[in-house]
Amino acid sequence: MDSLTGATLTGTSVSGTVFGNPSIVTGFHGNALTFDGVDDYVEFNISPATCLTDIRMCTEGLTISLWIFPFDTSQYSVIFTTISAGDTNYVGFHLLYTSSGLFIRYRTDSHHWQCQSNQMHAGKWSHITVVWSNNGASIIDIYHNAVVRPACTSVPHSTVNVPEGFRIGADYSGSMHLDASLDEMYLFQNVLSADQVHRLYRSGFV
Ligand SMILES: [Ca+2]
Ligand SMILES: [Ca+2]
Repeated sequence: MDSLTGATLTGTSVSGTVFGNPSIVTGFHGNALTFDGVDDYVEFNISPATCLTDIRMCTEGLTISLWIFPFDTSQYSVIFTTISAGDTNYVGFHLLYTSSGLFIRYRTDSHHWQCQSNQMHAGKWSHITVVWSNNGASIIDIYHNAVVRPACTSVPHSTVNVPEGFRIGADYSGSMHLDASLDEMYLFQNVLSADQVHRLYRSGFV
């Protein structure tokens, strides 16, 4: 997420198109992409029928990690999403924060999981990792600076709608714009252990 060529995010394994003119700034490690909280977001060119949008396809699990520097934490802010937050019939997931904390939500055909971490801090880099294990037990972990926050709940759920895609910085309804810089985002189509998450966190300091 360190450079742009026109409206294309470069240096990423999946191509992304930026909207609203997000800019490149000094990041946690090299450069970062900064979102203005008004109209900036990135849409990734990912097929809807893959693990990166539809967690039912993640046979080996899914781990997403990133560094974030929020400028403001008072509004609903989407870090990444595959769905519209207001649509309660989706399959997919999203990571967002409000003044009360950081939330990851996953929905499959059968359940809706939600995990909450502690409050985000404006004006400070934080490392966030979310882990989804689709092994039957459906383990979910959310790490904040490599410390796990195991406050997850699940409720039965039946689903109608499929994911919309994969987007950073805004909801699919066009709201909840992110007012933050993002850096060093990684998506792994497997389950990272606590030790691996800690090493990822420490690697940001070298
Ligand atoms: Ca803008
Ligand atoms: Ca960077």
